[in-house]
This record gives sequence, structure tokens and C-alpha cells, in this order.
Amino acid sequence: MESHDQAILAASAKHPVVPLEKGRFYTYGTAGFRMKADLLDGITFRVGLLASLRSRKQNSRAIGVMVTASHNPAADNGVKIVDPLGDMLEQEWEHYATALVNAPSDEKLVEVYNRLAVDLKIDLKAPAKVVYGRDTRPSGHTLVAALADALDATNTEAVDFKILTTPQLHYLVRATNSEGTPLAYGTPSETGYYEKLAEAFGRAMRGRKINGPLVVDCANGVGGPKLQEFLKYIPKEKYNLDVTVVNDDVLRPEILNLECGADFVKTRQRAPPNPKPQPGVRSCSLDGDADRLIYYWVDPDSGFVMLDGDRISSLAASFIGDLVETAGLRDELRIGVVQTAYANGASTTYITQHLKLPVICTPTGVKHLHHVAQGYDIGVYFEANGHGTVLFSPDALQAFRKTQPQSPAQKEALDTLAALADLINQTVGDAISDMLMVEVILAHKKWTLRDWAMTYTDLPNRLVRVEVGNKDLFETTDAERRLLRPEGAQEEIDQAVKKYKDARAFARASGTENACRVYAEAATRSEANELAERVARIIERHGTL
Ligand code: G16
Repeated sequence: MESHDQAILAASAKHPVVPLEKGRFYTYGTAGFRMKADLLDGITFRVGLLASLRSRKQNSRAIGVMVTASHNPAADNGVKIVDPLGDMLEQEWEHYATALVNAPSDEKLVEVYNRLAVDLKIDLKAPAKVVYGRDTRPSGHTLVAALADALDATNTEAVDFKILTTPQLHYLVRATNSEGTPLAYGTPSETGYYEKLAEAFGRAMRGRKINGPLVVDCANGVGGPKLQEFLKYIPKEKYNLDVTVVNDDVLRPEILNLECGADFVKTRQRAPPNPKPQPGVRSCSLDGDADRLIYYWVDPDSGFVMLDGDRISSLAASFIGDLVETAGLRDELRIGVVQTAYANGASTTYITQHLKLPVICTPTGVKHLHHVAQGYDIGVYFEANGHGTVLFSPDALQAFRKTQPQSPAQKEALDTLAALADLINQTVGDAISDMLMVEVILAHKKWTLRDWAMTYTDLPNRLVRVEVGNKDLFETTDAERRLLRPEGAQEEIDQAVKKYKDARAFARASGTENACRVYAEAATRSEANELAERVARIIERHGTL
């Protein structure tokens, strides 16, 4: 037996994986492995083994591991792997993660590990490096210790960045791997991240001022302290930046994501009750690991008005599209917008018919959207839940730099595009970076949130979470818009939809919780609610058959 086998065996014995009932397996889902934190110790250890293999396979470049359960309740946690450029783990490798995690014994685990090394032609003696971080959940502390044991057993260089937002970890992975190269992404430190954003924000603002105070709800998660820290890097008076950070208590883990945060706002379609919303005040919410962003305000006349991921997407696409036009690059650069089935139909119509940009629909999960967005010179992708970013291709970046401007307006457009490409996190959706992008755009357009909301009218919609016995019974097709299984369920949904005007509805298994989600849209709010409830009952019934 090789010495590394013995090291893995010994370490693995300290981190057993809790067996699931017969016939069920742990799977690497939408956002890695995510579940009750007390089930995750052994899983995190094994993810560490995979990360070391991945680094060796990637010519010893650094791989990231993030320990977070994002919008989930405080008792959950999760672990996911970040590839060398800061994007999500290559999909083929998700199967390897699943194979390692489900190995039924320590001996079998070593066997799977060695077999992967042979099959994938990985030199186990090559150097390996893993950088990692965690959100504010108390369970994260022991989970990263399990991870560190795996890195130690596999002789992998480990860099612990401690508490971070998820997008900061993605940034750090890319910055680490690109340091000292012509494609250097930024200084590989938390400070480097703040400096990069602050500098790009200044360039993108170009002397403009922000239109009114902003209250930022941080879901009592890691975004709170990190946003406070970032604000120290911005000369606030210069830009009229007046941010009040609320729900930033990370010392009481039980209140994480509780009645606050982007997921609460989006699914409940209302402002967090605490602190009491002030009528007319511009507000936004981050989620538990600060990768989602939702804007809103409580209007003294019409009540709560939400500007979700679809709105951020159309705002970004419209502004960037106009800049590309003014920069004289419209024929040169292909712009595309990527959405999921959750996108409000009105946003899709606005983007295709008014902005005249193509829209592509993918299954839920930023990994899917990111991949499609990479096919464009400028790929705008946002999920309706507020998770997303804008990707710029190397050709686009070069065009911003090399194009000789023929007028001051063209020069300004080129410079603003270049600044946006630095401001917007290129690795993954990032609530802090997205918030700065939104503020830049609103400042350029001199828009209030009301102006932004006036661009189109959302179709009334409703999201419902349905508890089911076994969510794995639900299989979808057509970018999750139709159910293939359980048999008969889709036909029943179709019948329900037919009863309403301008309606659509779909159901899918969540990738992050043991539940199904139902989405419904219809001509009126009461019809959307009624349809969502009907479909929820169909799902409930089929989930227990
Ligand atoms: C994660 C993914 C998101 C996805 C969400 C969906 O979000 O990163 O891309 O939209 O899960 O969750 P579900 O499958 O449960 O509907 P997060 O913010 O929780 O990491």
C-alpha cells in the first residue's frame, strides 16, 4: 500500500460519511453538496480529496473550496468546488465528486480515489494547491478542519482565507492563478478584491453622483461585515454614496436569512419586516453568502415594488447595449442575455422586442447560465432570484482598449465599458459588485428606482415551495419548463394552466433543499396565486404517490 493511501485511510477514519437509506445517494447538486451541517463532515473531507485531484489535473493550479449554504437556514451548510478561472467545477467532475462521497467504506474511498487518478492520468506526486473559505455559519469551522485534513493527507498546499463571501472566494481563486501573468485578475487577497472594485467603481462613475440613500439588508450573513469593510475603500462624499447596512448581525447564527435577505424578499414579495421599511427609501437585499441581489422600495402609494434579477439583467443589457452602440462596436460584439424558466415573461419580451437582444433559457443554477453566457462577447446572465453577472470576452476587452475613439462620446463609452468589465465580477454572480454596477447605471441614467421599474410591467407571478417525500421523483426537460416524471403530472399541470389567461406554470425539484418549487404566472395576481396553489397540490400528490 502506498504511503498516501495510508494517510488518506487514517484521516478518513476521523471523518466518516453518514450512510443514507438504501438506494439513496449524496449528489453534487446545483451548488455542490448542501444539507444539514451535521451530515457534512465526511463529505467535506472527501471534497478535499477531489479538490486535490482536480488541482493536480489542472497543472497544479489552485482550486477553490467554499463552505456555505447560502440562502438556506442556519442549520444547513454546504461545500462546493471552484475551478481555476473562478468558475464552477466542470460538470464531468461532479460525477467524480459524487463517486468519492458515496464510496461505502474508507478502503473503497481510497480505491475510487486511485482509480480516478489512473483513469484521468493524474500524477499524484505533482504539486497541488487548494484555497478555501467559509461563510459565517458556526458549523463552517469544523467543516474546514475536515477539509484541511484531506489536503494534509494528500500533500496539498492549503490556503485558508477564513470567512469570505462566496464571490470573494471565486475572485481569489482566479487572482491566485493569474498572478504575474498578462491576464492578472487582481491582487490575490481580500484587500485586493476591495481595491479592485473601488478603483473600477470610480472609473465607471466618471464624476457622477448617486441619487439618494440606500439601505442594504445583508441577511445577517457574511455580506454585512464584508460590505462594511468595502465601504472604507470608497470616498463616499465624492459619489454621494450614503449606504446604511442593516441585518448585519453575524453573532447570532440562528437569525441568518431569517425574515430577511434576497431569498425572503423574492419569494415573499415583500420587504424584510426589520428594520421597519421606510416609505420611499431605496433598498436592496443580499443573501447569506452575498451572491444574490434584489432591489426594492416601499412606495407610499402603490406599496412594495421589487426589482429582481430579471430587472437587473434588463437594466445591464440596456445600458451596456447603448454603450456598445456609442462605442461603434455594435457590429463587432455579440451581446446575449441568459435567463431561466423563472424569468418573468415580461422581461423576456422587453429584452427581445425592445432591446432587440437574443435571450437563451437554461436550467436553474448559475453554472448553466455562466456556460452559455461565455459563448457571447458580452453575456448578461441573471436568475430571477438575483444571482448573476455580465461576462466580457477577451475580444470585447481588447476592443474596449484598442478602438481609436473618433469623438469624446465614443471615448467615454469605451472607457465606461472597460471600467464595467473590471467592476463586474467575471467569475460568478456577486451581490456587492452587482450593487455597484446598478448604482453606476442609475447614476449615469439619472434614474430613480421608480424610473427603472417603469421600463416594463411584470406579469403577476408566484413562487411556492412544496415539501415532498422524495424530490428525486421529479424529472424535467426543456430547461425545466416541463416535467417528464412522475407520469401524468405534466398533463395535470397543463390542464390547470389552461384555466387561466396568459398563464404558464412549471415545477422542478430544488437543487439545494429537499423540496420542489412551483412557479406560476398569470394575467392577474389572484390568478397567479390560484394557479400556483393548484400546481403545488398536484406536486404534493405526485410526491407522495
Ligand atoms: C443556488 C445556485 C443558484 C440557483 C439556486 C437555486 O443558489 O447557486 O444558481 O438559482 O441555488 O436553488 P434551488 O435549486 O433550491 O431552487 P444559492 O444562492 O443558494 O447558492
